[in-house]
Amino acid sequence: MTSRYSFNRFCDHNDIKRDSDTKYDTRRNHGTCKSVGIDTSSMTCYLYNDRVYAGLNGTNNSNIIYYWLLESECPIQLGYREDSHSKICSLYNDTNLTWLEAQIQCQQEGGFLFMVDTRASQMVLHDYFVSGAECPIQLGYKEDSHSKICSLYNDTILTWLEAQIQCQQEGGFLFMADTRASQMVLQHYSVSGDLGAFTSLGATDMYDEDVWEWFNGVPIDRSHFAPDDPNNYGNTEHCLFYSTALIDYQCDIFKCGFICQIPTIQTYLPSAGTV
Ligand SMILES: [Ca+2]
Ligand SMILES: [Ca+2]
Repeated sequence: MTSRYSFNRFCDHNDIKRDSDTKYDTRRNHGTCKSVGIDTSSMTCYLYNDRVYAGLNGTNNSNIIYYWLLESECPIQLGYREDSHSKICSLYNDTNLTWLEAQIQCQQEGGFLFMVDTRASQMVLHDYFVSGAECPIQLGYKEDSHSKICSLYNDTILTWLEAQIQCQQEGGFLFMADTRASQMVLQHYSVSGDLGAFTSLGATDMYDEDVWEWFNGVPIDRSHFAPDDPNNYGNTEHCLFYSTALIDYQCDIFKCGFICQIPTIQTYLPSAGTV
């Protein structure tokens, strides 16, 4: 990460130029950049939205050093998670090791022990603390025996916005049916007859119209919506509800029950059966 920052800083302080000799559309922003090329004669900086290296068909070899270090791919197959906002890729490992052993383990996985060097990384660390919470059964929450997902259906009639605040006050957020396991949990609530006609769930397109993603950035499968939804009726429907299928409806007027979900450490461990 040290080198990643230094490259970012380098590129921030240099003109970003189009590499017209490559087959790649260059001049990407840092957010989507996977490779960086530095022209050693002019010291200009090229950003690429793909993995680029000297000798790759169509690339310009002269005087350019290519690096792959920006936006490395997060090894989710090892259980790592990429924070949807900051793109920080990390994994909590509960194996008991000495600090030295832990650092070696991290290096073997291509990284290093977690650094709390930015505001974004502080937030990720905070999330780990929150996720380390127990499932608050004293509040009525239940832990799914298979997935360890901790959730509670609340039949208090609230708007979507009020419901999300309530969930946050309990240490969580509106329920995300973003994995097969969590879809099963939602299904259990549905068949048990607990749910009312409508239930608030954890997604909104209020920041980006018609972009439907769960809070964690996982895209919502459009086939899970009711036939005519999401239709953004009257340009007023920006929140997600469940009513035998997913629908978009109003965030601040319509009131119904809701499901809250609390992130616990169990749901982040691969052994707990996360996808
Ligand atoms: Ca909308
Ligand atoms: Ca609708």
